[in-house]
Amino acid sequence: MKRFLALISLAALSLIPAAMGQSPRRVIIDTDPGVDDAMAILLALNSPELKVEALTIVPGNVDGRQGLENALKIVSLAGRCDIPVAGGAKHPLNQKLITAQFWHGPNGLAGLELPVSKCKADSRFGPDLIIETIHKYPHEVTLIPVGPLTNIALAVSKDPSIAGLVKDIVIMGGSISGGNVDGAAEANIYNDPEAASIVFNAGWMVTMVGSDVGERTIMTRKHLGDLQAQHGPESDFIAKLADFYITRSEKSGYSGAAMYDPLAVAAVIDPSLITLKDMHVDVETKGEFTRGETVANRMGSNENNVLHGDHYEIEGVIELKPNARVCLASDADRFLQLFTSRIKGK
Ligand SMILES: [Ca+2]
Repeated sequence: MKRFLALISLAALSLIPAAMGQSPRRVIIDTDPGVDDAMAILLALNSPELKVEALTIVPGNVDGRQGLENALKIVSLAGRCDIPVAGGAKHPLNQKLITAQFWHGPNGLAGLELPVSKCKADSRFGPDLIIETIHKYPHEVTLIPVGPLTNIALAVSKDPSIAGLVKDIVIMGGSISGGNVDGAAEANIYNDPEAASIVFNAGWMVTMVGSDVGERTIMTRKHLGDLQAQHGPESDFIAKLADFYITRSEKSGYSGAAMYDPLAVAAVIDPSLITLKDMHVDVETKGEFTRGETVANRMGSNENNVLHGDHYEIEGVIELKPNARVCLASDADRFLQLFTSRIKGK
């Protein structure tokens, strides 16, 4: 009898990993909506692999007030007033806000007017909601920041223990091969380099899905046609956003729309869509031409220069501990297939 029970419990134990693998991952999307943010949010809400615990709003593409309004309209469109949507920081930690209506349209959503939201804002402060949710579900929550890192920096500064309590943090931000703001910096990092520096040095491994890979993950008019072939409130909205975004990108010499934020969400849905390499990443906060650059060390070490009389000599190297999993490539075709199939018919 004992042996029989032992066999049963062994069988039950062997089922646990499978069951855990099937349960959706809890995520918090910290966002500055934003055309590609809207795409990322609706991708997440239509993916059974994810359970969106909250949206927290950060100033970036638009100011915090507009961002909150946009997010509430997006969750309302998806019929998901059950998801807490909370405002956050009012401005970056140490500089003035830079908004991006140039790329995202006058209201951040291509100038499209969504119906008035049926959902109400959560009264909690975004960074506090992040802390609370991580403590409620220790080692289960994946943070997906797809805007400037202000809210995340505020949260991990107030409660550093969250760095050891998250399941993962997957950011859209940075680049290891040139910027999209200037020669060096990607917009989310450039908009709050001090916050980004806090986040990269918080003690967790930051998965960094950068603009350089987003720009090789392009939505073209062919994908747009695919989306336009089927109608629903969400797919019609995304198709209009995509049309605006592709047109805007073409004017700037791109072959289509860089799927920055949706790729970060997709990397959590299906990690096999991206290729990662562990590196040490520092955020430049001072450089004359490079403020906001994510400086990635690909060798895992720095030269150790020691003073000998009137000059320095290299005496070996100093090993660096990786603090980031840097995305080097994406499977763009498979990502676009996932994205359009999840949005179509919704
Ligand atoms: Ca964004």
